[in-house]
Amino acid sequence: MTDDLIRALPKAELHLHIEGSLEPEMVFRLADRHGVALAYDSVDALRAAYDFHDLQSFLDLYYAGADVLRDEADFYDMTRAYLARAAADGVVHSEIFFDPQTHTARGIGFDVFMPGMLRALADGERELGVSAKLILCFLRHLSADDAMATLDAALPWRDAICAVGLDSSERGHPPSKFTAVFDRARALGLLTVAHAGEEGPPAYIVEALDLLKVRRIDHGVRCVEDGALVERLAREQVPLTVCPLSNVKLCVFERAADHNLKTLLERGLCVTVNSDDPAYFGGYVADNYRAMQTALSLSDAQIVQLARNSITASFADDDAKARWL
Ligand code: ES4
Ligand code: ZN
Repeated sequence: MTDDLIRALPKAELHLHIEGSLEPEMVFRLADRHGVALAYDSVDALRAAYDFHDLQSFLDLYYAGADVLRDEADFYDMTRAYLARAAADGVVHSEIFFDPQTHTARGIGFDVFMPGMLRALADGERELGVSAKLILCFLRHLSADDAMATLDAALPWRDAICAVGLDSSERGHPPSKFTAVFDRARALGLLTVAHAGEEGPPAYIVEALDLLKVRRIDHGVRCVEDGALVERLAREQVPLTVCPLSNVKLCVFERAADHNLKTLLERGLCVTVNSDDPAYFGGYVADNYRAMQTALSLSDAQIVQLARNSITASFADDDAKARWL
């Protein structure tokens, strides 16, 4: 029953790194296509390497995997495959993160990855009925100047981008490092989000809200360490894009049963469930709902609430939201 319910409910996915949807099979197919040598000799060997102890140990493999993305068709194939898989889980709308600096640093420009992703979004909308938006993420381990140059390079594609975000290694790279970049993004009419409180302290969540003026917090699970912050997030109904399987794989929580999603929901926060990097963390969005339903004994009403939260927390227009709610 709950299984069917999870899949049947219209859901928005609000925290999905497109480079993290690259399945090992596709890594090998694209490596073959371009004659790229891989450090693993089989799909199984690569998948077996997905055994992480923290965020950085994952990011090292995630950036290595993205190296097989070379031309427009690669970005198309990756994005189109994600949309088909998401649609099978009942995703009606997806707000997709992409990491331009991972590609521009390798000499692959916006003129390569934007057309590939945008062609996939158009086909996905027409063939699957999934609506989608793009969120440009800055890599926080790189400098603020590099982020600003990336925003400049994105200007010809301004109208294809809905928001900017902040991802990669959190500790030691607080939101405050990017205040000027986010000021400029907002002046361009872009919305803002940021990863905060995944591995970093609750103070980073406060900075993201106060300095970057974010509309959502990505992860945010460490907010529970600051009672006043939890009350603020509830009062202001700031959505959290929580990624349960990611948090377990990266050892933010030891086991699914230790996850604080149910606590946050019951404290009145606008919690959503998302897959983050599904090819690396062992599941797509319905798998994440299922893992939490099982481990935390979520009621059907709580499952319905999580799905509704995802729609209301999205950047879709009000007409679209009304259709899905
Ligand atoms: C990420 Cl799980 C996570 N955290 C921070 N940055 C990321 N980039 C891709 N996945
Ligand atoms: Zn993420």
